[in-house]
Amino acid sequence: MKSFLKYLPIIFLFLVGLSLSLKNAPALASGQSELSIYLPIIIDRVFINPGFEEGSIGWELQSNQGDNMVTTTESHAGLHSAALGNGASHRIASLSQVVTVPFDSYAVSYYQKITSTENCPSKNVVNVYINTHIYQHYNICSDSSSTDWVKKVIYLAPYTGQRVIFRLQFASSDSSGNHIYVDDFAFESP
Ligand SMILES: [Ca+2]
Repeated sequence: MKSFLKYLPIIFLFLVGLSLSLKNAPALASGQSELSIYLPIIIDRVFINPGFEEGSIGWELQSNQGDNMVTTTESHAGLHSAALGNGASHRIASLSQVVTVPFDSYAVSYYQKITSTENCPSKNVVNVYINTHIYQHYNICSDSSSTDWVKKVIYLAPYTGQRVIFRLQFASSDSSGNHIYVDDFAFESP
């Protein structure tokens, strides 16, 4: 509920802009009005479908094992999350979304739930891509294993104001039993 309230001003602006556009559409079509209405680009400040409750909408999901990644096995909020690591070995799975990084809220936060019994460092890695290059990476191993969801934050200060592809890619080792589920992506103030 708290996160929904945060988006209310954005939704309000979007609806006002949309209703004004629709209202003036016939006048513009008949050439009787030069009034232009612009929708607020502020809509880019949020992730679309941040908690996977609408399936894959807004995301590009890729898995070398043929699954669609959206799962009800785990969820931080709602019923769904994305299974980057689902316990299978030799897995390469990624999710990405095109976003515009806000100047004042350039920290991408999300929740992850990790299960792993492999010693650290392991060959289970999450690469954080910005566009086509690796911006950060972190290991998935016993030290990061937890029965709880843990908040993760990626600071995108070098990309403020830029429209980029934000992508998480998980690659698992040749051992099974490494899980990483992610949910509830958001931009927040650092
Ligand atoms: Ca969810």
